[in-house]
Amino acid sequence: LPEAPSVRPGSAAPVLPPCPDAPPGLVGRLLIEFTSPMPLERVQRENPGVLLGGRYSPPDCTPAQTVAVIIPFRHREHHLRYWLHYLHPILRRQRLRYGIYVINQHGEDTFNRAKLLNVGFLEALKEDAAYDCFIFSDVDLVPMDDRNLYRCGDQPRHFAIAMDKFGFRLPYAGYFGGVSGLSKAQFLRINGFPNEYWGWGGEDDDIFNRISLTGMKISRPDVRIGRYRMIKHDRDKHNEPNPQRFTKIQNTKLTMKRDGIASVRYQVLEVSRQPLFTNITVDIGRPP
Ligand code: UDH
Repeated sequence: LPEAPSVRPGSAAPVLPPCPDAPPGLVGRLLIEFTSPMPLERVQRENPGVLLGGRYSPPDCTPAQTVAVIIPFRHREHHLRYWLHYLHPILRRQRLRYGIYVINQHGEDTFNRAKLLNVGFLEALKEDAAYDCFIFSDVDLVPMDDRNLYRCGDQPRHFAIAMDKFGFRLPYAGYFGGVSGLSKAQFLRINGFPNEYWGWGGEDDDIFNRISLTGMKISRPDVRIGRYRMIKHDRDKHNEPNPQRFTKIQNTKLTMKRDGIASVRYQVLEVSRQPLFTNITVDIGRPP
């Protein structure tokens, strides 16, 4: 007979052993393509173990961290289906306890990626105070190797270091875009992300500056492992390159104290728990 799982005295929950540091059952390099149609019903059918809202916990071990994956979003449903299709099985193999939060910018005013990520941090913590690691991922980036572990470490982590569109290399030494991860403590130490970058560009460099200015260093995977495919797309409407970005990133040292997680203002319009993710639609205002 199989051994009954041990039960903590006074509780009904079985005590699972800690998850191993190196998850068994990873497969390494993955084949990623964005040509086959990807209906959401198929993605749901193929991920029965994911709980409502896109929550998952390994059935056989207790992870050291609880990871909130935050996705800045507007009008990219087609990308999201591929992202969910590829990422849920990867995160499961990585033995993560996680939740997926799609932060959907309401309305058609200028897009603001970093502010949406701040909202995601606060709203995920309202959903579950246990989150202690935050992975911020663009919706169009899929890792090509499941050894690129979506967890936090003793320094902020940059995951998307070798993207196909940049010839599988870091475009410049201080690049921190695409997919990054900070522990709750690291995120609070830099006062979160800037709220004042409207439109495309610069916010990732500002975040890099915040990390450097607080004396932290970026950690990165091996370049053979940190490979990504980006889903090709045209430039979105209402996310034009921000002409102020070059001067703004010169001033992080001054602005980071007043502009960040401590000062973010927004209004949540809807929280909707879908089978594979939690959608949070938010009014973040518009550029001044
Ligand atoms: N995003 C949205 N909706 C938008 C704009 C941005 O969901 O309207 C999110 C999404 O998660 C996206 C991320 O913000 O992955 C970053 O925005 P981006 O994909 O526009 O930035 P990227 O640097 O592309 O990847 C820049 C435009 C490329 C034009 C290429 C033309 N060939």
